[in-house]
Amino acid sequence: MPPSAVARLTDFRTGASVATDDLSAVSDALSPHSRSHPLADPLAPPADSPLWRKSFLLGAATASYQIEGAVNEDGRLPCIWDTFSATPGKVLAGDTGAVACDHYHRWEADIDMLMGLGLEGYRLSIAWPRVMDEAGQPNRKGLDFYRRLLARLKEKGITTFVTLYHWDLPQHLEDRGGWLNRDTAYRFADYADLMSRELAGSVDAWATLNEPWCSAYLGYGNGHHAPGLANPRFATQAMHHLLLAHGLAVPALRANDPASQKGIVANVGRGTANSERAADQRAAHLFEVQHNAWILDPLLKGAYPGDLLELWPGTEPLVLEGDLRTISAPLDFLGINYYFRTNVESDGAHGFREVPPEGVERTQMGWEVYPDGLRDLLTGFKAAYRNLPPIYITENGMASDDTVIGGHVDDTQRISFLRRHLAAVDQAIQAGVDVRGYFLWSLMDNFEWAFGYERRFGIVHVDYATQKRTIKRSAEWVSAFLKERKARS
Ligand code: IFM
Repeated sequence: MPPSAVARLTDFRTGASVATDDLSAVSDALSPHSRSHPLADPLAPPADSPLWRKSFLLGAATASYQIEGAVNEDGRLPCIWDTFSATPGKVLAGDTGAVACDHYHRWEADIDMLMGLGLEGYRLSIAWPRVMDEAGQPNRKGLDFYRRLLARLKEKGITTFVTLYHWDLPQHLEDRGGWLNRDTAYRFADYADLMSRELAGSVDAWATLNEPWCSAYLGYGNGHHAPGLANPRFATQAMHHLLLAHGLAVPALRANDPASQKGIVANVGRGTANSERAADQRAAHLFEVQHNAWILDPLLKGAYPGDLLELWPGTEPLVLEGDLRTISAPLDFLGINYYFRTNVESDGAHGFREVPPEGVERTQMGWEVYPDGLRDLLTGFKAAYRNLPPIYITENGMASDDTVIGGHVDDTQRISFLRRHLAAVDQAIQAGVDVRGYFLWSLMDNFEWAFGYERRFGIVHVDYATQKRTIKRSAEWVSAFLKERKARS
């Protein structure tokens, strides 16, 4: 990306656009090394912003398959990502999660690193194939790993958000149809029941699923993710079973671990129309139906959006009596993952096609940096859902092609990205949305699914050859913010 592509920043206080046509100017303005108080510049949150309050949780997120490695240790069973990544052509450079960040062996040092940065929250996931055998019995060694990890986090006063399913479905369940098989939803409820009995009292918040859109659409609709099936009819059925799994799990979590919060994590997308034409406006609406309402409507309104089938005629899933009641049981929180917007126009039929805007700032993923999308989605959800639960931003961040130079990683764009997205969260809160926390993605570089290790999302750099962790400038910035916040409270 040429430096001039970073053209405007949003002033944290006024929301106004601040012109800057030079990345190094941004770097000077934002680097914690250029000022004693990095947040004392005009882009800092206003003094009365809730982001300064300790009650607004600030943390980092990871996921089991992306960091743990140790895929054959202590009785862990194969999962669909072991199979998928071992299939030639599915993952960039043939990368797999076999070793990843070796977190299974280095977790203590990684938690010390999290603590050292002053992060207050940690969102992690449990690997289902590590903790339960094929007969549904607990795998004690796998469970002990999470027991130790969570005990340490609790001892250190870190607030824990634990996701039960971040895509590592046991392969033996996929062999029986995976999320196309209704029975998988019941197996998931058994797993949630076991975990919440075993780990009761050591988790602050349980999230059933991470990003069911990705599991259903990328896994079964277009095949870009494991298990690699490509049929829209499969996607709608898989989505229904995923949401049913969520709905069946919540009562077990409530019964076994009443003090914790229960919720789900959805990735959401901002769709904007390429023109004022009614057809393009409709296309943007349909984009958001497919990305957001497909998941949020059944959860929060107890019904699938009617226009979903306009996009995918003939793909109605099999829904049994009572399923939507199960799915729409009240939540304590909704996790929102946001990364970018998609600009669309009508495809001339019933759908939309992407029209990528030119001259905009992008990340290593090619995703457009569009903080306003986060604010607009949050305020839109508040308007659309009467019973919207409190929100945590459970993921937000960006990939960049980071390298260690002289012991440092100068990921200036990430600092700017985080700052602008926090500003968007601040604006949503000012507009009345109940947002209670923010987890950046990710604590460290990790296995980025179909993109393997090439795409780096961490605020900590990982050298995969040596497993050396290097704190990036963005981590120093986050740390300085937290330190300053602590000093002010
Ligand atoms: O790395 C992923 C994560 O597992 C789920 N949400 C999006 C991230 C970046 O693509």
